[in-house]
Amino acid sequence: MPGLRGPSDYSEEPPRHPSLKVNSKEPFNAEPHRAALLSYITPIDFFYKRNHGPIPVVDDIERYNVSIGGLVEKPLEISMFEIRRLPKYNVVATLQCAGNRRTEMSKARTVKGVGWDVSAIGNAIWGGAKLADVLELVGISKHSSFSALGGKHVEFVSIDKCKEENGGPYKASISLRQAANPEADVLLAYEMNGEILNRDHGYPLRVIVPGVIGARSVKWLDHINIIEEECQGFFMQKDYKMFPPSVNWDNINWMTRKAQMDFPVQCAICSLEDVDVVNQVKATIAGYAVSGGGRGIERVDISVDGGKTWLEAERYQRRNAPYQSDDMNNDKWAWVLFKATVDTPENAVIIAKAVDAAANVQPEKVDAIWNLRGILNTSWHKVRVRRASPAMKNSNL
Ligand SMILES: Nc1nc2c(c(=O)[nH]1)N[C@H]1C(S)=C(S)[C@@H](COP(=O)(O)O)O[C@H]1N2
Ligand SMILES: [Mo]
Repeated sequence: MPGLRGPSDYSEEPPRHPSLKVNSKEPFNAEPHRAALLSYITPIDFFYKRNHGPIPVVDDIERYNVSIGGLVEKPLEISMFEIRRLPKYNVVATLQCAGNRRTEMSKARTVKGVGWDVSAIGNAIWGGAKLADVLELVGISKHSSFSALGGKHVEFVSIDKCKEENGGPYKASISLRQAANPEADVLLAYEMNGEILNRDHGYPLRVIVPGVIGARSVKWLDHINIIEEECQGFFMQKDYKMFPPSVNWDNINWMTRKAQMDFPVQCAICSLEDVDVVNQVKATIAGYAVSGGGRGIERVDISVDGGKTWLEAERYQRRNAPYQSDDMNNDKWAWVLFKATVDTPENAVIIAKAVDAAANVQPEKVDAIWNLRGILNTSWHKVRVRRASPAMKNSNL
């Protein structure tokens, strides 16, 4: 690809914020501290970074273009200049790695994969062109499910060198039906929170597939293929699939499961660590709740007695606006923040669980959804808190 190149080592990595928790250095995988997720829009510096190889470098943005080929009548090379001239959309969407909360799952039983706390997730304003508009340029009409030449899937190919692909690029596909549907809001994004996308997040251009696990939102887009079968790459066929708890590395058959797309209903407490001390009797329990497929959040339940009794948290997206899951003005692809003020017992297990607009609920125990790759841990999020007693505080003086 002219203008864009994928380095074969880690000597050209971008600078990163020192407060990130680094889960793997090469490739760079890092998440922010929990409190960074208490604001509706996640600042770029604190947005989790999930990579499978060295970060690509743009040498010449003037020469950068995306080629669109495969089963289309009018293959095309489109420059950054032309992409920027298409109608621009700003979509607020939550990106969540399927491996979010994997560390907790691996405590139940070992899983394979990078460990993540609850912060492999972030909510941003993505600015760019709609994929449906771009596909129209190669003759694929909006709301269609296949191209004239029989293409049913849209494959996104990057340029980074990933060891899982034997040094080849990261790639993934989505159905053409979703790609050509303008309401699905799939973007070719060149901005994040109003700024030019930075290198870690896919500069100069990335795909954003709202409501779907992060793995399908391919960064550093090099080319797009319209194909008949879904993408045969590693990350579609041998990773990011949800297996039942009975499947282990000796009896796994990857072909038996589909590539994961939508993520299930999820929530996490971000105002407290898993084991924490609170100083006041009243404590604020706050965090995020989100569901895939554009389903809103109907409810967030909080318990301070290990699940015996529950109270409902307040939900909101933008400040000062109470949230209702069926409001047309919601950011449908974005998370919902929640907040509740509770009286904490001296020793408490605090739990949060969310219900989405389709009444899907989170499972209580991680064992029921344990899977060998450690994806989609959506079990009830529990934190253990102890109230600092006045006596203790005095003795510290
Ligand atoms: N080219 C490329 N795209 C990629 C990846 C990658 O390693 N290479 N990682 C994917 C995964 S697994 C996730 S969760 C998201 C992470 O996006 P972020 O780093 O902007 O948060 O990017 C996806 N797109
Ligand atoms: Mo991911």
